[in-house]
Amino acid sequence: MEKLATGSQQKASNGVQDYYLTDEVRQLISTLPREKDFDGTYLYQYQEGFWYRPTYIVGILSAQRHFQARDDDIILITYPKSGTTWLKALTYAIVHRSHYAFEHSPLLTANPHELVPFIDHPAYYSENHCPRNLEHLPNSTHSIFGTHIPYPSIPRSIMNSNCRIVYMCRNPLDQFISYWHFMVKIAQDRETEPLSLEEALERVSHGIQGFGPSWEHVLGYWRASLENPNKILFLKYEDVMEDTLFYVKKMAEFLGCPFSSVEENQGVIEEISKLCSFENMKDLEVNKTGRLVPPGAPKNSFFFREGKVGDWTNYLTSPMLECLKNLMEEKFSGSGLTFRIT
Ligand code: PAP
Repeated sequence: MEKLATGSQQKASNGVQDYYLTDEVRQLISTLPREKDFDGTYLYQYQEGFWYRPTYIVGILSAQRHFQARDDDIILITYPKSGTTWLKALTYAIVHRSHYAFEHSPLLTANPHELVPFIDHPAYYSENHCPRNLEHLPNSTHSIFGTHIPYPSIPRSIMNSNCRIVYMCRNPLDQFISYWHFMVKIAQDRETEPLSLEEALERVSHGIQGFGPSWEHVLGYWRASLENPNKILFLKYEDVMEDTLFYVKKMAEFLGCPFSSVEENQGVIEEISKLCSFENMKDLEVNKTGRLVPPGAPKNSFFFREGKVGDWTNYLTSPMLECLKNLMEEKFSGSGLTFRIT
């Protein structure tokens, strides 16, 4: 099997962006359209017109070539900044509820991204060739995986096997603000020049954002979930925030591990909701001080900012709001997918 990260697996001037670049992808991106991401580094337009950081092109190619889904796998798919960390925590807690007492949950000492690996992150392919070989990760299940890969590019074995997919999307206004804050932190950390909120909005209105256009991402999985509701559970961040207990129960049922009445009476659903709550996770030592791999990857704290619905009201001016609302109207109308804007 091809070893992906070869001689160029060194931290280059562009920081972690270049850490896993292969000669193949270096060559490839030299031919692709590029635009600046919110942190000032480049995104490249690749398969089906989606925009990617180079490291994720390496990861997507690796996933398409090497990731083999199994029937009992669970694949968590999100558009970035739509609740990935939370969805990973909730799923891990649901699936492993009988393996660990809540006070000993690995979620108390490891970031959810460590426990539930991304299949599109080249870190997992460079030495082990596949995210299944993650013995070095603490308490990895080897059966719950995350990804941001858009529907048209998802490894075929995921769609062709009986594995389940849970997709979480988020109100595009909050997603935009969350992504912008995250990228500003990334830029500060890596000493690049971030875009202003106005510049970022201009990019978004053209669909330019990592794994964007966001509406293509969301609609791809939305339509697939309508066609195959037993395969894809489609969730909205806001709904899960509003009634976490209901959705924890729904997820467990969908994933084939429903709560027994004894568990319900013992308050297990409430425990899971509490364990994975923003307030609890943000204050954990690992999430205050840890950092993901490789060197230069985001600090764990970057994944925990406000954890609220409607934070956009603190940032968007009326013209910005108008622009985003028009975009949502244009892109989502007729799809049946709606977002509440309060
Ligand atoms: P990713 O896609 O890059 O992994 P993701 O976890 O989707 O990131 O996005 C982080 C957002 O989820 C942050 O939103 P904010 O910027 O609006 O605050 C973060 O605060 C929020 N978040 C993280 N953990 C939780 C949680 N346990 N509950 C609710 N929201 C959470």
